Amino acid sequence: MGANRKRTVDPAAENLLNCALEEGARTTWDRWEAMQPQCGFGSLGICCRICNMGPCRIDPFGDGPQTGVCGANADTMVARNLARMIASGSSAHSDHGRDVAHTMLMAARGETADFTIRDETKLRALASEYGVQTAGKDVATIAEEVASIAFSEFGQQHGELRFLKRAPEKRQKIWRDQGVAPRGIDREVVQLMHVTHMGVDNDYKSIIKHSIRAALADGWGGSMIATDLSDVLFGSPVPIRSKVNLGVLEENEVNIVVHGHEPTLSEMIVQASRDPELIELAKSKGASGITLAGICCTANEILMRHGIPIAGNFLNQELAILTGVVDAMIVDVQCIMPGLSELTRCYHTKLITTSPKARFPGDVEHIEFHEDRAMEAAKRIIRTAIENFPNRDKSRVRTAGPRMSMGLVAGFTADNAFHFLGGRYRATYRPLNNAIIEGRIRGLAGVVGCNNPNICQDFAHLEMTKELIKNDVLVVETGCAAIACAKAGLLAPEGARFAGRGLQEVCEAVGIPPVLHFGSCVDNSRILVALCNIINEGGLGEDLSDIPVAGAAPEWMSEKAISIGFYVVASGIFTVFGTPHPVLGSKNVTDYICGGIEEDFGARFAFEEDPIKAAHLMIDHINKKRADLKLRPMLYEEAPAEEREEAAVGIK
Ligand code: BF8
Repeated sequence: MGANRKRTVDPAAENLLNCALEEGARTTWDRWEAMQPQCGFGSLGICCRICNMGPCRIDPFGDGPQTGVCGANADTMVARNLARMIASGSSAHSDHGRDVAHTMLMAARGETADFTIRDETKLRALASEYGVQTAGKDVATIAEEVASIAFSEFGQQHGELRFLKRAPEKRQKIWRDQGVAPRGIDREVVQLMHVTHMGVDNDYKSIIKHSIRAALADGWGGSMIATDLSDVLFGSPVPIRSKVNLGVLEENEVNIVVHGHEPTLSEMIVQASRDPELIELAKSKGASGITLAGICCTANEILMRHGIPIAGNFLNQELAILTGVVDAMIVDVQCIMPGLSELTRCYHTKLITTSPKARFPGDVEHIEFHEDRAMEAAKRIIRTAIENFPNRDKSRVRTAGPRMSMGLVAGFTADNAFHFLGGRYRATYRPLNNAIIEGRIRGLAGVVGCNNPNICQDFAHLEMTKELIKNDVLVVETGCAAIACAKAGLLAPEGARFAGRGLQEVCEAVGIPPVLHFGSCVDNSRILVALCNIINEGGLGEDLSDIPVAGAAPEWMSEKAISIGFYVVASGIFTVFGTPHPVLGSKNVTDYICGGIEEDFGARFAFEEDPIKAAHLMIDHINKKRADLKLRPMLYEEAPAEEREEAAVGIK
């Protein structure tokens, strides 16, 4: 039993891991252990299999070869490998954005009856930003023009992506001066693949600049399009209560878990799961109803728009199956472990793939999703799950255990989150800026990213986040980081008890948690927009690099996380990763991205596995930015007693 102690800090996950041990079921943690020691050349980034003269590898100790057969040295190899991770990460987020734009275009043209425009206000705001004339046009026409423009951003060959203009002037100038302002999303990804082909770009700094352009095409392009168009199509989130963790699966109901990323299908499944006819069908099979829950980012999408509960983050995907009550797990794209099918074969759970881009070999059922027949596919999926309900082995049901579910509040966005700081009806960032300027809130942190079996599940997210809020740093989170902290109760208003006094006062005065759920990983774009709004509000500098803010991905595993890291650093925000990028085989690349890059972009990376030390790197950075802005000392660290009392009264 104790063997699972270091695998997770989540008692519910630990419980299920104990069951896996009893049953001899293999999970990713077992596969990770079997893989030790992992390849040192890969970890350092100094193996190259880009051409067929190789594979080549550099001797990290200096005794053996220091170049590949072509003459590429460690700097070139490391930079190229890193660049290709960024190309992949940027392409994944951006392809998601493309699919949403495509759905919106189909909805606008009446080519699908299943989707419609849910947020006309946001549509009109986007139309105005894109320069689309709206006078005298109906919603469908405006939506068609907006979606067409968004769509064209992918194939654009010249100029700049439109959303770059959201950034402060100073930041735009840095991008132009550095030659990294992305022209078109696909163009930057393709060009990055080209420059990293054998015998093209051999200058590590130049390769990193190309990488940054592709990463910016993700953050300020594909991801931002995914977020904004999803809001238009599915509705902009508003703060909403729900529950999280494996205990949201109901023993007496048909349980359907949606896992992956794109909201187009999961939105349909939400609607279909509420269909009275299907609920009746579930009852006819002996279930008391239908429970829908999510895993990974598609979970965040339907949580923030509909309050659908979350069954867990990345490392919970196999554990959900081990509960024995998941009748169907529906997957689309990204972060879906190939090992899932090995596990579902040992349980009654039906694994159903839905994307033409992502299939499993063998007997895994494929119900392909197409926008023009979306509801039809969603209903078929739910029917399949219902039919599977009677196949459950009741002796293998495991839904009881410690801390199986927790309450949370989600649904914060750049448009709604900080307005709460000024009261529900004051649509301004002034109160947030003032809270920072006055020293109630020290600054902001974005804690994002994955789980990784190389770190005790959720440990780094929780330790880092608690340390930040204890020091009056307001934390915004997305992706699996948000789910990790939700499981521990930090995303409920009661989580404020872990916060420092200044932050606690702000949270209690306006009823927000100290950790704000900002959505899925593409919604990191919401954090960028929130930071732009802070600059526009005034008093905290002229560029994103002036704001007392830091980013972190303490348990990262995905190539998308590297792309995110690079667009965040290139936007001027100091960012800490837990385990290092695979770059340590090149001192030059490591020194540049953790040092010299700051001269070019006003921010850099740090790698720190200890989450408390990492949090203090962030806090030190925030303090430095406060000092540069000449902000007053933190209220409760320096102020005399009477002033503190007055300040505390003032916030009400
Ligand atoms: O895109 S945080 S494990 S689910 S990559 Fe994947 Fe990482 Fe989770 Fe969302 Ni983001």
